[in-house]
Amino acid sequence: MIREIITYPDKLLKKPSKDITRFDEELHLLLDDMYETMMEKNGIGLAAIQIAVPLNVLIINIPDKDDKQLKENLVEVINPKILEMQGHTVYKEGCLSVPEYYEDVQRAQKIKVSYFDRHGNKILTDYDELMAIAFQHECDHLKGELFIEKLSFLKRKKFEKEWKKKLKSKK
Ligand code: QAP
Ligand code: CO
Repeated sequence: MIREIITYPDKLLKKPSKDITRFDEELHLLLDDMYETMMEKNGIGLAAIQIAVPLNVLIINIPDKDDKQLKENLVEVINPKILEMQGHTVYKEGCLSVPEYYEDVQRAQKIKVSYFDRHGNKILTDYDELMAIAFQHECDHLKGELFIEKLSFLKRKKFEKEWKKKLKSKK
């Protein structure tokens, strides 16, 4: 089932998410709905809070060299922890909850993470490149943070002005 994605400035996006305690059918339905919703909206990452579910669940599906988004490359992440961060990288990020806005954000270049898969198996692994950026972006959602909060003061002011203009034009 495709669910509605909530967008800035919906206050729910600021709500910290809680850990999953049961790896059951309900979690599997949530993960399947998140995948359907993300694909319909042409996303590469989605956190549960973006469909108004405050649980520590996120999915990432990075396109391959041919720009194809294969389901076999879908990563389902439950109760993630970033254990180590290394280096810095800058990438022009976007977010399904901040549609049609993209800006440079600096993040760690390489991360060591732990999380659980949909069956409750613990995963310990390292990520770099776009996967590391997406993982950090989605983990921020679980803390109630958006990438626009990482912008410089001036860029944030410019964003707020543009966003207000856009919201008014849609009324
Ligand atoms: C997070 O972002 C991310 O504005 C996932 O009109 C960001 O999937 C991962 C999207 C940067 C890695 C690097 C945004 C689609 C999708 C839009 C997304 C839009 C349509 C964003
Ligand atoms: Co996002």
